[in-house]
Amino acid sequence: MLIHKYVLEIIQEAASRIRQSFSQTMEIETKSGANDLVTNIDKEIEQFIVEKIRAFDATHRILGEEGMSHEGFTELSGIVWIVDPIDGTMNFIRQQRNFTISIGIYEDGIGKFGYIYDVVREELYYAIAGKGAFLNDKPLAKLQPIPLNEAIVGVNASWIAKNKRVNSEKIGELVRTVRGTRSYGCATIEMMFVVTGRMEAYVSMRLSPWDIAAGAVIAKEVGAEFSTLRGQPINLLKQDTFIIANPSVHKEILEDYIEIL
Ligand code: 2AM
Ligand code: CA
Repeated sequence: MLIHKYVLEIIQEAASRIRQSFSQTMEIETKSGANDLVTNIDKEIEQFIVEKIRAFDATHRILGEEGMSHEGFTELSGIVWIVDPIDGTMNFIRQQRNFTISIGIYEDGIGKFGYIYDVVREELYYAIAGKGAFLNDKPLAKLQPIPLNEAIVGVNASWIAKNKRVNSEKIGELVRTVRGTRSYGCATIEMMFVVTGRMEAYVSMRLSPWDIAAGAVIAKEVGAEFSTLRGQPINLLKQDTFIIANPSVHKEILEDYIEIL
């Protein structure tokens, strides 16, 4: 498939540019708050991806985290590429691992292709809607049921401390119920760990369309369930809460352990 091969080339070239940047000094800025970071590399990689998409087909629209395509989005008609040049920017800056390049391709709001590249582990997760999901070209299996007390759940410690967004005591109960918790600081990696059965759920209070667009296409192919933390379908036009989970624990986590304030 032409577009699939083209995306793989874009990702390999972008990854090689990111690896080269490890030896350079970065310019770091903050965005919505002190912990919301962007570097010149995020912007340069997004610019590179935008140029490649335009060269492929100038009618395709581009929704990117760093806004390098300069288009406002109020609807998702036509072919839309939803791009995060670096997901996990804080990890990228401080730890040079646990960050990805994420590209989802949607047609009239429906996910068709999803790509998440864990640059340092050299793990490429991808899916073509209806044709299955793959990790480095190896097919991923459908998720098998697992009881909650054997599950590993991805959750950031800030939600177990008292906070304004979610009932921390209930999340605390979840933490005590499950077998273990993890936090990688990169939404796409946490989603792919659920998709590959390395953990059973990941919850977040605030994700953006580019954090979840590619992962959602991949998740569907293995039967992982995802929604907002109120149990609604995800909306790729706004920031919202998010959960992805093995279907055997999705409803139970939402109903028994999550209370949005
Ligand atoms: P980012 O690195 O692309 O910004 C960190 O816990 C995870 O949440 C990362 O995947 C990060 O993506 C994402 N995230 C989404 N919105 C964020 C925000 N406003 N500030 C920090 N991280 C955010
Ligand atoms: Ca990003």
